[in-house]
This record gives sequence, structure tokens and C-alpha cells, in this order.
Amino acid sequence: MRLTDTQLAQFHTEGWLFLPELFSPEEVAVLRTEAQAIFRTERQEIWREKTGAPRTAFAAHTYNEAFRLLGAHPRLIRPVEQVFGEHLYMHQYKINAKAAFDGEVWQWHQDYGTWQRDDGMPEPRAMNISVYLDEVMPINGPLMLVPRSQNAGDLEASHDLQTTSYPLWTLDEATVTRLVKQGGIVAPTGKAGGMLMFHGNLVHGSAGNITPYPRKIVYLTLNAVSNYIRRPTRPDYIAHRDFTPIKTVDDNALSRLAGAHREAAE
Ligand SMILES: O=C(O)CCC(=O)C(=O)O
Repeated sequence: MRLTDTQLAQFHTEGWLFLPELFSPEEVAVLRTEAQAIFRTERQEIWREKTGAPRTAFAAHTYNEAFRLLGAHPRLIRPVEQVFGEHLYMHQYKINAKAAFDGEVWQWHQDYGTWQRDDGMPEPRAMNISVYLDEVMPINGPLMLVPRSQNAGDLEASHDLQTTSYPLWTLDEATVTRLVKQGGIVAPTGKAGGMLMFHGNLVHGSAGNITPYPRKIVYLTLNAVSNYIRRPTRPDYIAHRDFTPIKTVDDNALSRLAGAHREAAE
């Protein structure tokens, strides 16, 4: 899959691109079922909110077949290769649960702020590309983006170790207000199967989810191979040390797996 010139221009100008329903209901159903099963297990890669509700499952591509296939899926890998013009490796992989009633906030931040400070990533030549596993609505804690804020570069940030169960380099209110005055805020919503990619310096965050509707999103953080991390401080299930270029799987690999699951259930 290749992005069109119009899609590339939207990404470069606004700092983000959303493609609705890029994955079929059948493909996304198998991922959602597997994510629910992962969140029921206890392992070090699964982090919980202070209430005990699941927050994030890291590195699912290393222990789950459906997420392994998604982590090498051409519909996700090719667009990012197109933007960076080189091969990619998986810097981070996570499924964010944003559980019904209990899903907590993600403070305003830039991803590259954490990748640089905590992992020693030289340049913002990595980005998050995500797939919605549930419908993302205006009411269930959608990701909020500040368009064009990627142009502000690497902003001063402070290390928030208190607010949630996940440490993050967050931005102050004056900085967010200034950038929002320039670019506004968008919250791309859509059915399960939608794909959202955004620049590593794009300012973003999300509010808590107090609705009965869970909002699971899986994020692949793809880094250009030449931009491998130099000074990792986080465990390797959070900031991977395997810089091997990703080889893509067939475009229909997930539908085949969904078919195999269906047959096994019959
Ligand atoms: O899933 C969310 O709501 C926010 C995730 C996020 O901002 C991040 O992983 O950097």
C-alpha cells in the first residue's frame, strides 16, 4: 500500500493522517478478541491503572500471533517506510486499553520527548501508527492532536511520575495553550479498523474514559533503522533493542488467521 500525494501532503502539513476502516471487521475482530485475552493475563508487559484496570500491554507482537502479523503488516509498514525513505524496526509496541469507566488520562506530550530523553533516540525519525480495535468516539477518550505542532520541534517537558501509572515527559499548560491557539485540536474518530499515523513531535493527549464503551487502540512505534536508540534506560519490552528491519507479511495474513480461528471454533 502506498500513500497518495494528497495523503502525504496532509501528513506533512498537519502532522497526522487518518484512514478510516483500513482493516476489515473480520481482521479487527481477531485482534480485539486476542487483546481482551491478553489483558486477562498477568505478565510484566501488562501495566494497570491505579484502579487495577488494564492500561497498556507492551510488546504483544513478541508473544501473540495476531499482533505479530499486525506488527509486520504492509498496510502499516509501507506508509511509514514511504515517509522516512528507509527500512524500519519496531521501537515500541503497545495496546492501550482505555477501559470502560476506568480508562485514565494521557497528559499532553510529544512522543519524541520520551524517546529522546529515555531511550537516546537521535532524531524524530520514528512515529506511531495505530489501529483502532474499538470504535473511537468523541465520548470515550479519543486521542486529541494539535495539528501542525510538530513544527515546534522538541519542546521543554517535565517528567510526570505521579498522575498516572505510566511515566511520561509532559508539556506545561502555557505551551499547550500557545500551540492550540495556532493549530486547534482535532480528535479523529471512527469505527474499529481505522488507522491513524502521526509525527513523533506532534503534541497529543487523551482524556479519561468514564463511558461504558472501551476504547482499545494498538500503536506500533516504527523507527528508521539508522535512527536506532543509543542510550536505552527502559526495559527492552518497552524500548526494543532488536534493530532488525521488519520484513512484511502478506496483505491477507490477518484474514487467513481470522479464518483459521473461525474454523477452529466450528
Ligand atoms: O492511547 C492514548 O490515548 C494515548 C497514547 C499516547 O499518547 C502515547 O502512547 O503516546
